[in-house]
Amino acid sequence: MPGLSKRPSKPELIVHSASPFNAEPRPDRLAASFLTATPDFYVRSHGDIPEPDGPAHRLAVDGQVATRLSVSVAELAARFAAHEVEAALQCAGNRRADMQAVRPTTGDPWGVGAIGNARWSGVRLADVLRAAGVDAGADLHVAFSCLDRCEVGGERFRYGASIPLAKALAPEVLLATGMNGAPLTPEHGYPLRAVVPGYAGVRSPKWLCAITVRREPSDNHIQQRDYRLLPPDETGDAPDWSRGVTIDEMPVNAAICVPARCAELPAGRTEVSGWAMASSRRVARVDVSCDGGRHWHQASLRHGASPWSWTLWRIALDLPRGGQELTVRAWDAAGQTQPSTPEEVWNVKGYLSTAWHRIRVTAI
Ligand SMILES: Nc1nc2c(c(=O)[nH]1)N[C@H]1C(S)=C(S)[C@@H](COP(=O)(O)O)O[C@H]1N2
Ligand SMILES: [Mo]
Repeated sequence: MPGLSKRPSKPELIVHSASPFNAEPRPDRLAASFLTATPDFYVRSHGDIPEPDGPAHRLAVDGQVATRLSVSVAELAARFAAHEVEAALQCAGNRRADMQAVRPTTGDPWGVGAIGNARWSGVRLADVLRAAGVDAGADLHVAFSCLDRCEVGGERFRYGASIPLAKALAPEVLLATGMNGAPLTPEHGYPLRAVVPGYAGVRSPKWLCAITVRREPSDNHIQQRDYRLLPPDETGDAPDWSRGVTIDEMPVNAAICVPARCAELPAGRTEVSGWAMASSRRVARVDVSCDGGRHWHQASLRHGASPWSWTLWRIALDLPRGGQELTVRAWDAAGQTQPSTPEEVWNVKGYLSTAWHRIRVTAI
């Protein structure tokens, strides 16, 4: 692909680190559009963007399969039916900054923008696994290997992660070559990535080059020694990862995107809006409070065409003059809601930061 550059072209984003590139959109841009435009879509990378060889790039499928496959990206599109899914991708570290306000954690201080909602296109992972003759009923795992070289805590490795076979065979899981009607851009995994709707972003590997069906989850650092929810007494640099819970699905979460934190706005009628997300469950209700959670008002919801989209919510509130705290919490279809404070869910890696989102504003 001519003109591919290793430097990400995302001038609008707030950059947490330039190399590897980690950046998120301003909250007001995020809430402005139901489908997140690619330039506004957060980027989370553990290594620098690799240089794959475009449509000639090959994907290997091996392990516990009847027939090994090796297909180019062009062959994938020719051999398997095209599918699309509208789905949100959210980093397990989204909203970590709120948790870091309680006590330090490792990781970048993501605000509310390590989430985006896109239309992904490609082929179904299930179709490819069936072509390789996988035993669909077996208790197996599908491990992904990627091109990018990462360095985490002094350990160097190529990115890899896995998902259970049952999820890999679900119709919403894609091997994607496109995002929002265009080929994937370099920072989002060109030419091939997995998209695993309803799971944390970490399980949607970019720059995918191999799939191995295994009896156990991936051995990769990312699967075994990262992206697990640790108990609060694990506070050191070298936690006992076996005490952690693997993060696949994520708990219900919501954030205020407009107005901005610390905004000064005219007293009176004020539009408040943002996103809510509950993994594979529907967002059933979004409550907004301007008195710290004593009284709640229900926002109106906009759901996606697909159950894998996020939900955008909005409400008009009457703000009296003075300093105010605006708070949001969402409920999912199982009647579950968010913890009221980040203290309740603090963990040393700063994952699953889902406390009621609170911002201070001043009405003048
Ligand atoms: N190969 C590879 N895939 C990856 C990552 C990575 O660093 N390398 N980061 C993961 C994480 S943690 C997230 S949240 C999503 C982010 O996807 P995006 O950058 O397209 O928004 O990609 C996932 N896939
Ligand atoms: Mo992530």
